[in-house]
Amino acid sequence: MSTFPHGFLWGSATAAAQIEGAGSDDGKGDSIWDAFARVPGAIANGDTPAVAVDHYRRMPADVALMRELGLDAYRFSVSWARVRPDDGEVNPAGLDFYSRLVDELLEADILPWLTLYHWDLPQSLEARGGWANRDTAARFRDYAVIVHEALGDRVTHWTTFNEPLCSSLIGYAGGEHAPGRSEPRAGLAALHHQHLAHGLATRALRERGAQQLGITLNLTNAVPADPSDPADLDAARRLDAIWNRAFLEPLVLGRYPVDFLDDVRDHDFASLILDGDLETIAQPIDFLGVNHYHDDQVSGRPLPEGTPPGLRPTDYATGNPFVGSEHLTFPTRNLPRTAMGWEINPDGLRHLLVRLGREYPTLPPLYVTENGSAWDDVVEPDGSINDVERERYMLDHVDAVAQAIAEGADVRGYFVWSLLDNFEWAWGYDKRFGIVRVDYDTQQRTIKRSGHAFRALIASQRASIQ
Ligand code: IFM
Repeated sequence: MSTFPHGFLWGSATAAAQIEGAGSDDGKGDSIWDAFARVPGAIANGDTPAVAVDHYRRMPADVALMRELGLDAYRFSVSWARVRPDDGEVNPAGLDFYSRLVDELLEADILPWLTLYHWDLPQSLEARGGWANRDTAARFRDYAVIVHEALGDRVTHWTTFNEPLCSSLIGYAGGEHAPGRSEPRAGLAALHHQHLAHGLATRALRERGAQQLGITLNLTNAVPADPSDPADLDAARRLDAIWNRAFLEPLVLGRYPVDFLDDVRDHDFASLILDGDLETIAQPIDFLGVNHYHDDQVSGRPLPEGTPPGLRPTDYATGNPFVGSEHLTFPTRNLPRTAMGWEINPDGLRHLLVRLGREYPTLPPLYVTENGSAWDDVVEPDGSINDVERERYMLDHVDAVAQAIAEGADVRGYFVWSLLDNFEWAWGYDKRFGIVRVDYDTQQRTIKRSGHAFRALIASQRASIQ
């Protein structure tokens, strides 16, 4: 069993639109995911986030579950559409929910780790152009200040964005996530405006005394299928540019990577960047959240006839409008896969954490803010869920984090995704990531084998440092 530094945080993560439900209760407005769910065919089985796992009503019992698991920290997101549905009046009932959640967590001795944006823009703002509209960045700053005024006396850890790659490029250029737009230029505008929103909010919250400010990025290792083939090496470079460096570098170094700018030159990206933007974006941060589930093997050559395609290029809506899907393929490697089709390779997490510190020496401490796996769980006759694969995946990745720390990576915490089975975006309720099962008919919660293993892991780590 690996040991971790004193103070290492053990947590679990969720997101508002994936668990809360209460889609139009107590003054909540539509988010882009509520609207997207009404588009025929957008979400598997026609599922919607309207009820999800009813966390809005069951919150105290869910916090009791977290306490039972022994979590140090709980990473959750605030629904902007619940707090300020129309960019006008603040909705006191919406804010009150998060205030009660924070109180309940503190009472249970669990650190609240708050994310301001986990993909659910108010539909009222989408109607005005959404993230493609530069003004949305300023609206985000105002919303951040409203939430901070209500909770800043009790919440110390603030994350501006979760995985801006997904909420910009996949939502606005790839069309697979809300708002379902397939407009390359809008995707790039959303990317820049979310960076800007991060900088504006970080500056505003810092001025108001927020203690720990950061952002969470989903980062990958782009692995060339054949490291001796220049076409594959170039494909890996391009994927790394658009997936990792277009996010890391503005935040950490105050500039966009030159090769990324070159790849998107046909979309006149440069004209989106106004004087002072990069300085605003590169506000100092106190931590970087890293979400990582799998690496990406990539090739610059078409897949041989008859080979399984691996992940579809459009899963990376990302690259495609810009680098050209004909130049970017994702051949499968001979590795086991989860129910998402994602390869299992814990060493990728070790590698990523170590190289982040080496490639960006000015990075603040890292937290693994998401890591986990989906499986087709089976409920045993006695009601238990013997999810050995999820348990193995989690423990192996935790070991990889320990190895990364041993190799010099400054990693301060691990949040398993997810606390509860939940609404997995375009996959609806088909894919279960929870360490706690939710019966979607009854909303009954049952801790899975992986949840018991996480509890035992946390308890043993506590015992080892006492
Ligand atoms: O469920 C998502 C989460 O919202 C963002 N990161 C990846 C998870 C699994 O797909």
